[in-house]
Parts: sequence; structure tokens; C-alpha cells
Amino acid sequence: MKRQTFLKNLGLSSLAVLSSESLLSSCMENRNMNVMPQTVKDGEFVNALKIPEIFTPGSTLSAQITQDILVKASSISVYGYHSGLLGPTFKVKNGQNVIIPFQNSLKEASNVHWHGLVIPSNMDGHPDHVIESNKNFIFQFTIDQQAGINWYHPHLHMHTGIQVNKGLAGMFIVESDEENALKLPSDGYDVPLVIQDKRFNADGTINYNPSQMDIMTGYFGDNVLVNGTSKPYLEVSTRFYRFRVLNGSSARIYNLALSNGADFYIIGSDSGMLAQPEKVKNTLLGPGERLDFLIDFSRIKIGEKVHLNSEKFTNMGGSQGGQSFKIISFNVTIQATDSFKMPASLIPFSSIQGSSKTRTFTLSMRMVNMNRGMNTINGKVFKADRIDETVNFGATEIWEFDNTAGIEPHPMHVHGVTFQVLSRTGGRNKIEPHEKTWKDTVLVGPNERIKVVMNFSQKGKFLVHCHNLEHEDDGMMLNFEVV
Ligand SMILES: [Cu+2]
Repeated sequence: MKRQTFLKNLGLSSLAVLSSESLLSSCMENRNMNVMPQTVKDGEFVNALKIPEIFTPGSTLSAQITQDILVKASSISVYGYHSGLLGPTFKVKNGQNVIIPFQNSLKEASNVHWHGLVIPSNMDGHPDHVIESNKNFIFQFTIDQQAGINWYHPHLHMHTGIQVNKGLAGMFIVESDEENALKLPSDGYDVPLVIQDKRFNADGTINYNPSQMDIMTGYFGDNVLVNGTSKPYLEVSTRFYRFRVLNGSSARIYNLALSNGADFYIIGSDSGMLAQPEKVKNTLLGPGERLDFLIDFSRIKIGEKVHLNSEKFTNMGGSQGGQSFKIISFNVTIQATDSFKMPASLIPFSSIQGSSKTRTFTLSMRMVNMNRGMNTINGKVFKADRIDETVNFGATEIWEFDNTAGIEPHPMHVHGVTFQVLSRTGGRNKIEPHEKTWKDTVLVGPNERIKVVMNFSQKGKFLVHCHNLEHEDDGMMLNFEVV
């Protein structure tokens, strides 16, 4: 946004002299202009939900320009890892040795971060690890973690937002024997939902061109796609379904709820399953977070529709949550008999005991000039060759994310670990149901202070950063090294 436009929007003359505090509060007002999702009405969900192909390790992942049909009838060029927007869903088992050849067929550099996997630092996709155009790299690592919903995406400094937005992202599901023993809905009844909001140009091509304001608040799209499907529907049977949601959006938080007001059952989150199902009516999901949940369609009449909505919410900065909207329509069309019984317990969860150190990460916005604020961690912005924190190998530490001075929600992500959420004080003042398991990304709302605990079992250089991709690309990211 041009400075004059920015000031005009604030209702100020270009001669106004602003203190950083008043500019900060003006910024807060101005964020009410954030792009809102278009309203999609009941009968307008006309596109069958695309389901990404399942890949097993050994299959080549190829970042490429490919064609897809998104919001217009004709196909457009997008980025993807196989065919069309996004990438295949990998399914692996705990303990498996994974080999994934990666080919960069783009005309620009890329790399792959395996978000949620606890793997060696040279496989983690740090921005230091760039795979140039027309080069390849063989990823190889062993899975040593619980069943969970992980994902993969590029992780280049300053170019993550654009590459993810153009289509580079996919799910990476870890399965285990304990999980299989639960006999949860599987195959066609186990459905991935990658939720992303995007903006489009008049010709139907993806528009990713964040303004200064977008960089401060994050990029918000007016079209909400699921698995790259605009206005999606899924035909369902009268039975239980398992849905695995990835909030693959840059900045948008969703408050997921069912249109009929029914309960749904959270069974897992980022990188683990809950000890027992949690029955809820809604849940907030920040960018980068995942949700594993069950919906019971058995009492819905044939011909009826249930929508997965995002309901209004407050206290998450700017205009986030100011509107409710429908995301996908579940059209109940098939009568089924279902023998599934909700298990009373899922996967045992033991709390990490003790810790050798507590580190605090203060999240705040620093005004760098009249129309530019940068989101910082401990007052710093990312520097590739600077190590910000040094952690002892094998240590158990508490990390506190302190957003009491912040005006933006920050989904904080730590590489090379999975963590447990110990507490949230201020703001929502509680641990959410889906946070009662292994996580790698936690939504830190304005005024919130969150403590997480984790064990560092991988040596090397890793990242802690905000997963609002515009914040991340703008430098809201630090290096830590495990030695
Ligand atoms: Cu952020």
C-alpha cells in the first residue's frame, strides 16, 4: 500500500507526525479492512472435493508448474508436487525408513520442510538448505514418533508464503500399530481436508502480492478452498467419518463447527492422538495446525446437507473471526450401516516431567518507519547465519511464548521437536481440547502467554518461527542450535 493511501485510510494527513504507539493503534484500526471470505450459499457447493493421491515412500516428489482448475472453468498454471495444486498425501508407519527423491522442476529455488517430523537437521528443510532449479535431493530419514498428521512445504527465507500459496503443500500421515488397533474409519471414510484461503485475478489465476499491511497482518484470501477445490462438496454415507484437517492458510484462523450445531469428536492434533476423544461444538485452528476428528452422520436423513463452517470469534486481532462462513458441504446421499463404536480411550499420553531451563520468547511488533511494522521475536528479525539460542542435546526445556504486548495472533512453530502445551495464561486462559497431545505449532493469541515443554533429541540447526507465512517471510523467525 502506498504511504498516502495508508495515511488516508487512517484518516490522517500526510503531515501528521505519529508516535510509534499511536501508529500501532492506528494499524489495529486499519486491520478492519482485512479481506473477508465471500459468502457461499447452501446450493452453491457444486464442485466434488478433490482427494490428493496417496504416495508411499520411494515415490518421487517433483516441485513443478502444473495445471489445475480452481475458481474458473478453464485451467490455470499453479505450483504442485505431482499433478495439479498441492501434493500427494504420504502415508508411512512409525519405525519406517523413508526415502523420498525430490526433484525441483521449477524455474526457481525451493526446498522441503517436513513439518512435524522429528528428523535430523540436514533433512529438515532449513532455509540454508536450498535446492536450486533443475536440481534434486534425496530425503532419507527414519520415522520415530506417534501416529499423527504432519505435512510438507517449502521453507525458503522470504519465499515460503508465495510458494505455499501457489500450491506447494501436502500431508504426511504417520500411522502406528496402536492407532490401527483402534479401528477408526479408514479408506474412503478417512478424508484429508487442506483448508486454504486465496485471492484470484480476474482471469482466475492465483494472486499473491501482499501489501505492506498484508505483511504486517498476514495475507487473507476471499476464496476458501479445500484440497484445491473451490466451493467443495463431499457425498457421505450415514456413518462415522474421520477427517484430517490441515490449516494450510497463510494467516487465517478458522473456528471449525458444524452447521447443524452437532458435536464432533477430536481424536488428535498435530503429531499425536489424544488420550480420549474430546466432544466439542467448535475449535480454533491456527495456520500450520492440524486437527484429527470424527463426525457422526448416522442420524442425518438422506438428502440433507451438513456444512463445516468457520464461526465468528473474537480477541484474535484485527478482523479475524468477524464473519462466519461455510467451508465445505457434506451431502448425505448413501444409507449405510456402521459398526464403528467410539473408543473410550485412544493412545496413552504421558506428560513430560521436569525441565532444565525456561526460555522466554517475547512476540511484539516493532515500527520501523511511518507505515511499516515488523513482527519480531525477542526484538529480533531473522538472520540466517546468527544462532539465537543454543540448547544442549537431550535437554528438556520449557519455552514460553509471550504475546502480552502483541496485537497479532502468532501460530508459533518449533522445528526438530514435538512439544506438549503446559499452560496458557491471559487471553483464552485455557488449554484447548486439541492441545492435549503432541504438538509442533501452537496458536498464541494477543495477550496470551503459553508455555510448552519439549525434549531436544536431534542435533543441529533448527528454527522457531511464526507460521503466519507473511510474518515468517518478514523475519519472525530465529535459529537455535542443539549441541
Ligand atoms: Cu506471526
